Formats: sequence, C-alpha cells, structure tokens
Amino acid sequence: MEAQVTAHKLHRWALVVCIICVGGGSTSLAQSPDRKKLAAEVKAEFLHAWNGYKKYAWGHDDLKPLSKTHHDWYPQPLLMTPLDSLDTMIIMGLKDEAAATQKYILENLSFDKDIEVQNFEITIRLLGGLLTNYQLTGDKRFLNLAEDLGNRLLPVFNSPTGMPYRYVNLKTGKTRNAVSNPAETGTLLIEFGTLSKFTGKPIYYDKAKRALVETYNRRSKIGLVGEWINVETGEWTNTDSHISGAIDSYYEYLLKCWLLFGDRDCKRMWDESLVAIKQYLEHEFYRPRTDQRPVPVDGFDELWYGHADMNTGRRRATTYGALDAFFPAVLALSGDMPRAIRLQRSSFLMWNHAGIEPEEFDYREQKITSPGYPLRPEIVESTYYLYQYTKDPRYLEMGEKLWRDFVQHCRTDVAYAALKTVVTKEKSDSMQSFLFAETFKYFYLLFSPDKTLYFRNVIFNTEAHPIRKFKR
Ligand code: DMJ
Repeated sequence: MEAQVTAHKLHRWALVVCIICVGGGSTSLAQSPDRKKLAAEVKAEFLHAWNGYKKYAWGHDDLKPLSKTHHDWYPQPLLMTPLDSLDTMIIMGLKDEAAATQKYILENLSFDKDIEVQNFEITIRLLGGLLTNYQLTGDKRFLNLAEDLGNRLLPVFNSPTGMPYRYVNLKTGKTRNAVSNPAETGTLLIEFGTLSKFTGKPIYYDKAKRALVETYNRRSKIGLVGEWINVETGEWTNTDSHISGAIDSYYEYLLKCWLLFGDRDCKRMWDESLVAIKQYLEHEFYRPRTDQRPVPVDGFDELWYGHADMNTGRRRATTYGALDAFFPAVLALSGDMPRAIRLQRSSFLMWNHAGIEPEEFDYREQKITSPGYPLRPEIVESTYYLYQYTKDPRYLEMGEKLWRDFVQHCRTDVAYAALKTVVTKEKSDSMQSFLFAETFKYFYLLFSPDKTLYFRNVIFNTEAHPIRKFKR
C-alpha cells in the first residue's frame, strides 16, 4: 500500500515537473530537433538579412526593410548595424563577411562628430561591440576606437549625483536630459569596466560603478527602484517598479558585474535587490482550470513578475512583456533554476498566445496590451541559457518553435521586419541592429555545439556582446 502511494506521488511529481519544465508545448522527446540543420538555417537567414542591409542601407545605421531605404539615428551614421553584427559573423564562422565588415568599420568609423547621442544605446551597442571585437580579433584599432568613444561619453557622469545624463554631444561634451531611468543609469559597468581593464585606466570603471551604486542607494525602504529618476536631484519622478523596459538591465548588470569582474559590491546589491523583487514583483498565479490539466501540487501553476509601487509594494499592474523575458536567463545565471524554469514557461505561454510575443501582455486577463514585436531577442536568450544549464532537449524544441514562428512572420523578400501587431502579423518598416547582435546570435548559439562559444567562460553584455570573464 505504502509503495503504491509513493509510486502515485512520484508519478504526480513527474507530471508536474514535466509541465513546469516547458509547458504549453509538447513534452515528447521522441524526435529531438536537428540542431545542425537549424544552426545552418539561422546562419543562412542571418546572411539573408545582412545582404538586404548591404544592398539597401550600406554605411547607414539600419535598414528599413519594407521601403528598402535606410534609417540613421542621428544626422550622421554611426554604423550601428555593422558594429552590432560583426561578432555574430565571427561566431558563425562567416570569415569573408567578417573581414570585409571589420575593414569597413575600421576605415570609416569615427566619433569625431558634432552630434548628440543617447549614452545608454551607444554604450551597449557600440562600446560593447568594439570591446568584444577587440577581444575576438586582437586588432588594437578596435580598442583605440573604444577608448576614444569612452572619453567622449564620460561627460555624462558630470551630474551632481554621478548618475549619467541621457544625451551627450560627442564633440562638445554638452549633456542634456536629466530625467533618466535605472536601465540607463545602471547598464554601463560591463562596458566601461571592461574598457578600464583593457586600457589600465580606472576612470571608466569608477564612473560607471558610482552611477550604478547611486541608483541602488536611491532604492525605497522596501528595496525597490522606480522607473524614472532625476539625476540632478536624485528624486524619483515615476515610482512604478518592475523588471521591464527602463529598469530591466539595471538588475542584469548587478549580477553580471559580480560574475564578470568579481565585484563584491555588485553581488551584495544583486542579492538584496532580488529579495525585494521576489517579495513585491513576483506573482504566483493560479489560473482556474478549464481543461484536464492536473492542478499543480503547490496550488500555483504560473509564475510571473508584475508591477508594484516602489514605496508601498502595492501591485499596480499584472503586465509582463517581451523585454521581461530576459529574466529567466538572469535567474538561471544566479543559480535559481526552479524559478528560471517556471518563468520561462510563462514567457512561452505569452509567445504562444498569438503565435509570436507581444511587447506587453496582461497575464491576469490573458490579453495583449501592447501588440508590437520589434524582433526582440530576450525569450531566445533565456531559452539558450536554460538549455546550457539543463541540457534538456525540450528547450531545443522550444527554440525550434520560436525560430519557425519568427521566420514565418517576420521574414521579408530582402531581410526581416518588425511587426506592427502580433495579432494580424502586419509588418512595420523597421529592423533594429539587435536583430543581428542578439536575436540571430542567440538562436545560433542555442542550436550550435558548445565549442562554438564556451558559455561558462563569458558574460554577455545586454546587447549580447560576449566578454571573457576576468581573472579574480
Ligand atoms: C537591446 O538593445 C538590449 O537587449 C536592451 O537591453 C533591451 N532592448 C534591446 C533588445 O530588445
């Protein structure tokens, strides 16, 4: 009798694990995805989009894939797409393309321009790209460009609090926009810190670290940060707290800077932040059964992270989105696999709601609240991390499903296009450079053999530019 009860319990547990592991999709292990074929497909599709960029937008920041014209972020281009793409080419073994792109960047990229740029975007895409390419190729000219760019960005930190202004003129150093957010004040240390390590000049590390610490120091009594903060007064101008856009990568960098540099302050700040995130943002969600799925043992079946007021902890919204889908990767990196696995399952439910993920989704109402899909990588990134940590082939199945939907809905005759709405799948005339830096890279790494890039030796910046961990 006792044996029967134990067997019953075990069976029930196995079922729960099975559902929690991936959810939404099939749990069959009969036919594992053909990784080699999938990796080759990703590489071919990368080239398809890259060729479109080359044909219609060469020398500019981005391709507009529907009108087949180009888009520059500022009055003069900064080669966003080539620089964001180069390390992916190198990782994919696209030697000729990589050599030609490297040559073009090194001969044409200059930051001596009278233009105002957004510090955060330039740091994660360009400074991050330059540093990774220096590490991958050993070409000192990448480091020279990185140092020049780092010096031109430094004036952003000259605020009364040390938190950066959002914009800076690359020639004059004039700054503007004092109201910023934790993602922009706190997602700089991987790049600026690495620049310090490579040049031996501590100023970059120190400035970016101070900005991160000053942001953390302004957390509320219950340990949460808000969405918008004035870097001159240090006052919050919006107290909505969440893990989504405008805050997301602040948390990511607390953990990653501990792992990349061995910085213990970052570890302490991450550990303490996580307590508040779990207490106030985490949402164990029980959905009444309308089908035959078994009720999970703990009574909850979905794990989400919603919005709360940073001072009171009161829940403000039950929305989660494409940007939030980075968090399973961060949880996995921190060692919290049970939560990472469950949250990834929720991201996948969100993706499957319309066959591709929306920018924002109300998980309580099961309703899309912001329908665009700008080719974001976060859910793919988390699938890759979870596969690396578990080696569970069901993450390859999940990755294959994401890949097939992505190609089906976003491919155009010349490249890839964002979706105006995931409901009708109507496309929009935009293809941001993170498609090359992140989305294709994470798909490729998910399906490639481990030796393509040793996951445990590197830390990816938030734009997926990998940096080798520094010796402690
Ligand atoms: C990228 O530029 C970075 O991943 C950033 O942290 C968030 N937004 C995009 C991708 O979605």
